[in-house]
Amino acid sequence: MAEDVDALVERLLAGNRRALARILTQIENDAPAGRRALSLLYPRSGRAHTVGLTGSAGSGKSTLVAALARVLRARGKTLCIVAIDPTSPFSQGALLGDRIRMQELTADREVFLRSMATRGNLGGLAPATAGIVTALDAFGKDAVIVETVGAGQDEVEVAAMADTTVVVLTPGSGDDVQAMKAGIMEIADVLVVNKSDLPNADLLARQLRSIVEASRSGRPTPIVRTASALGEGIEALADALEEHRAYIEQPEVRAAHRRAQARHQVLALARQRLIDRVVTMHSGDGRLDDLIAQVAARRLDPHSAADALIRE
Ligand SMILES: Nc1nc2c(ncn2[C@@H]2O[C@H](COP(=O)(O)OP(=O)(O)O)[C@@H](O)[C@H]2O)c(=O)[nH]1
Ligand SMILES: [Mg+2]
Repeated sequence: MAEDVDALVERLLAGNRRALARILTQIENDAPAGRRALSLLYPRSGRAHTVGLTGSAGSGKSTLVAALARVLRARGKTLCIVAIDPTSPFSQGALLGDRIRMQELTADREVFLRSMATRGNLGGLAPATAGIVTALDAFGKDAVIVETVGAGQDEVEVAAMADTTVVVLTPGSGDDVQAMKAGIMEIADVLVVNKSDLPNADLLARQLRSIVEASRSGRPTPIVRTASALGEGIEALADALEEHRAYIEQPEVRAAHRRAQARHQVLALARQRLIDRVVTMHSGDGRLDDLIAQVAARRLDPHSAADALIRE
């Protein structure tokens, strides 16, 4: 098997899209072949500009990614796009919708598209996604864009993995900007007010401006207004991405950024492995169910149960 994988990796590195697709499947499944591929690909990654794009469902991320892709292509950039959807891509028609939007891009050899459904398991998204991004990065396109539905922890995971994180907000969506501000400022390198053709886009942009000004730490986060369905503001977004990239490519910023990314990935994977091990070990012997039942019945508190799981 190892030899097959090594050959596939060679083909991926030579630009073969089918080899890439096969390796991505192995990585998604966390198969031994996927791990082997990643160990070979990791040293070859780190050259693409990785961009994470996150926001609520319906905020126009897919439309925005398609519009951005067109602008980047017009600038001569090659790219990979990953859409991560928490719903099954087949049952909800999400993939179909995105595919139609992406039609002209799918015909373009310099654009590679991939959809992934999240599996809703314990921390399943992040580790596989990081691997997917590593493989796409090693594939050698200029940029890798990851579209993900903003859902708490996943946002942080994507931010830790991407060079540049874009948070997409829309006017009148009920997103409570004040309540989210700490979270937004923690992860956003670029803020987008999408659907700026709708009423209250000004208000949202002003609220964001005041949050950015109040935070006053380091580089002020740019706010870009777009109407992705109309193709407006996309050049400005592409500029903001380039500027952020130039910023993090400064030697002193770059080293710290890369270390933070590496640290996050190693710890996320270690956490995942530990939890997998504990769950596998105690599922078989019924100990996990037993502890859960005791906690549910209020005979044991959750901390003591967790301690017991790890100790045993
Ligand atoms: N008014 C308005 N609607 C938009 C805009 N961009 C996207 N939409 C619409 O918002 C809906 C959700 O778009 P989609 O890209 O699928 O959002 P996603 O769930 O964040 O990927 C679709 O009906 C789009 O046509 C925009 O700039 N203005
Ligand atoms: Mg989408």
